[in-house]
Amino acid sequence: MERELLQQTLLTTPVSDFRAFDEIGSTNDEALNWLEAGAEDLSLVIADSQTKGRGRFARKWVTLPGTSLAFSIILKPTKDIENENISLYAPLCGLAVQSALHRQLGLDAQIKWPNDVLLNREKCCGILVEASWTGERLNGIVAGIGINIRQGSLPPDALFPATWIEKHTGGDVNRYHLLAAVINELVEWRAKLGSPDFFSAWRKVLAFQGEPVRIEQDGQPPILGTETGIDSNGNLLLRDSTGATITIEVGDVHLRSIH
Ligand code: BT5
Repeated sequence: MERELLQQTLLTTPVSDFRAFDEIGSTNDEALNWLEAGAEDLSLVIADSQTKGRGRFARKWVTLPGTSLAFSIILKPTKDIENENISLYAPLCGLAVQSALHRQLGLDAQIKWPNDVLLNREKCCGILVEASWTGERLNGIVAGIGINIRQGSLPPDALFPATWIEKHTGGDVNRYHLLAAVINELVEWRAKLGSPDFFSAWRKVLAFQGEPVRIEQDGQPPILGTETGIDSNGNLLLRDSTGATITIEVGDVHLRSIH
């Protein structure tokens, strides 16, 4: 990691403290440990490469040296608006990355419900949000974000078509500047979590709207329908062949476009 450049860039964000690694198992694991040890709100863990990067449901996330951004931000909800909308933290990260790509690089990314970020229908960013609880009390949230920046950042066996940012900008991207932009967007959208503005921004960039999609759930037959949007809880809405609305809650489901 170019530590000095990173440190300089983080001065343009409200990050309270950071830990940077050339190589780590998973930035989310480090952040969860740090959270338990009393990390402050907006502490950041970042690594140049991960040997045990995690996706959702125990899948792997690949972060190869010098090619990507892999970081985890510790968030400690205090306000009502935050505590009442815990399930919206993952889409919050998606929106932050989408907005940063737009503002910083002029790219029009879309969010594949609930939170993958796509460029031209291919995944450029994965998000893993984990909460740490003691009994009923929420200690905090770890928002893990992995963004493919350069060619060579992709695993050969990705489940979903994947891409990298520089393929779409045509030029070099300063990953620390993008990191700062994502953090600053995240802080801005966090203040509006669950608000009409939040949902309207999310709906505007929702991928596959009006298209036929398939929802796959482990051990259950797939659900087919036309994607019509998201409801005010962030659940995905489909219309089936009879015209009825189907509501899909975030869980162990996979959304696939049928195009
Ligand atoms: C995700 O899971 O997309 C969440 C990924 C979160 C990664 C960040 S990096 C920083 C932080 N620290 C961590 O340990 N994790 C977080 P999911 O939707 O389950 O997608 C996982 C699937 O994406 C895998 O099964 C692969 O097929 C594919 N994949 C793995 N690495 C990829 C990459 N770099 N680019 C695109 N696809 C990838």
